[in-house]
Amino acid sequence: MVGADLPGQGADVAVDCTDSAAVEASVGEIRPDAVVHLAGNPGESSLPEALTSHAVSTAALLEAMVHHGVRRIVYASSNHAVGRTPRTALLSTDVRGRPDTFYGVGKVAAEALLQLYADRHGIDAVATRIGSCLPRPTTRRQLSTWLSHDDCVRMFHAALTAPSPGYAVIHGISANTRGWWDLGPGRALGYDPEDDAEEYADDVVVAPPSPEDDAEAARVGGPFAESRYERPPFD
Ligand code: 15L
Repeated sequence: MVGADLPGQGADVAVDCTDSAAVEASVGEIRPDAVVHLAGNPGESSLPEALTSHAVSTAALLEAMVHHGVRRIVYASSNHAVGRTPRTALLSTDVRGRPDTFYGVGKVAAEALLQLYADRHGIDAVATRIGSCLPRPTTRRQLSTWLSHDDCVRMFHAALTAPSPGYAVIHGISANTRGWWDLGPGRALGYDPEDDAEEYADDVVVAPPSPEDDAEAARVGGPFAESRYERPPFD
């Protein structure tokens, strides 16, 4: 957890975001204007681990925010919250939760918590369903799902500064020529992406689509939606 208590100065506090007492104390100490929640295991794990990493951390932060009067959170959710959704012409942010992994289940649960605290406590909570946030795209799928680092900053800035977003879900991708996830909800909050994965297409597309490429293109979550990511819940 990182807080800035004075303009231009950072106050670094390292705590386990799943430790509600530590989170409560840190938020009370830092007293931030808003919370940006990026913590969590970015890969697949057991179900208990996923729920702890994504849902328990989010609940701990939301509870501390309520206690200390912090009114906004912007959360790094993931496309894998809806990863089993088949490809459509334009993917809405309104599709129901359809996770592809326990990781995705954790993100669905975290999004539900944001909705709950927005409804109960009037917190502004923006869930960003991030695609592939990388220095550059390296696979055919990422020509659609890439989020450049600069656009990531633009997106979080917009979500932090948009007037009264309430509970909102936006897609975290760049302005990719091959993108098929609706950028409208993000644009409505002021997220105006400037980068396009197409700039790297010549490096990425070196052969006709392979069966792996086709499988990755079939569902939102790409590789996470394939059987190689299936595992028992408690191992
Ligand atoms: C994510 O949410 C994951 O954290 C990351 O490992 C990638 O799989 C990314 O999505 C993606 O879909 O490319």
